[in-house]
Amino acid sequence: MPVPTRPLDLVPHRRYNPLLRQWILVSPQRTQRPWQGETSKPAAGKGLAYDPACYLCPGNERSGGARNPAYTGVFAFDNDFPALLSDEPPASEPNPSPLLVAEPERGRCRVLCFHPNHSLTLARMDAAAISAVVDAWAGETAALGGLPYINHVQIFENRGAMMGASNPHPHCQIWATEHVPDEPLRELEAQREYSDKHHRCLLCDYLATEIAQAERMVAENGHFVAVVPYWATWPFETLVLPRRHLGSFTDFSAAERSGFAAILKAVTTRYDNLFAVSFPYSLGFHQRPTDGQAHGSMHFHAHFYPPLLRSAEVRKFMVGFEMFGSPQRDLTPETAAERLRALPQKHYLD
Ligand code: H2U
Ligand code: ZN
Repeated sequence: MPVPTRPLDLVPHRRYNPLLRQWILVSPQRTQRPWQGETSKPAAGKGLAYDPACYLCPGNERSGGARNPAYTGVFAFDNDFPALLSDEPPASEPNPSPLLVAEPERGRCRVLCFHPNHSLTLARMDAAAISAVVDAWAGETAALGGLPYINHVQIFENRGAMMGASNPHPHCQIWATEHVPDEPLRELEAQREYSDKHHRCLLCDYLATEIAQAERMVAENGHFVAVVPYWATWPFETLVLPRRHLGSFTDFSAAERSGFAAILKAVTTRYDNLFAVSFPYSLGFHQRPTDGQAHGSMHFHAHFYPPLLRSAEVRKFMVGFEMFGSPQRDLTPETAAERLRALPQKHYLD
């Protein structure tokens, strides 16, 4: 066990998340008991490259009746069961009470397959294949963001059955909406207020602090840095930041797209190696709204929210105090980062 060097490593305290403007309770004294070690067994095998029953594999029929082409790289299509529709909404009805508020919401939902191989994941795809996915994220952002009724493009990957992914085939979803959803809106407002007050970018300043302190660093390259944020909620949560003040996928240079692919591989490989399992997570990107305004204070970033706590089976639940009070964690972000950093960069299945 590393010897705690600061008082806060030993005692309950709360940390402030300046992006969401909320507190998180940290209870490190609960982890002072010795680490019992990993109990789960490594998941065996690399899986099938093609699954005839998969609705995302090349050439297969989807449940909506359409057939996928025999794609060889990335493949995007309109979600057959979209949460939002692009149709012009009917004239809105007046709300019956100021406490019963509804309004129409338009949007487009897409599904993006990362690779034709059914059993690959970002961690096990090669750098060129991941770069092709990053290019597709930029292309989808530009195309959907350019639609007249779209003001925000939310890209996310639910990885693993534990996170509710309906299919192991490597894919993500893209929900482009008329309104900026609440979570990115909160972050956007926090960044705008910080920059109005300090005349600097919140996440540029945060990145400089993390680079100087180094203790929450997980991986880095010439263009991107991945840290367990000081205010992380999930045990092994990470935040991936570009070194340059970029607002959107559409701002990335070719070198930054490759750099982003490389850091995604570095983070996901360490995740898989932590418990020798295909690590579940929700991955999402926060980028500038596409409403035509400048949003100069917005600093692009990726959040990995993984649920696992102690092994492939033991997850963190956001219940009890977290539902009624505020988020809470035992493992400090510094210890989580140290454990991720110490893992080999080579995937356990390779
Ligand atoms: P998830 O694994 O994150 O649920 O994403 C899969 C998406 O694929 C889901 O939104 C869509 C579902 O609506 N889908 C299709 O568009 N066509 C199909 O044939 C099945 C699933
Ligand atoms: Zn498949």
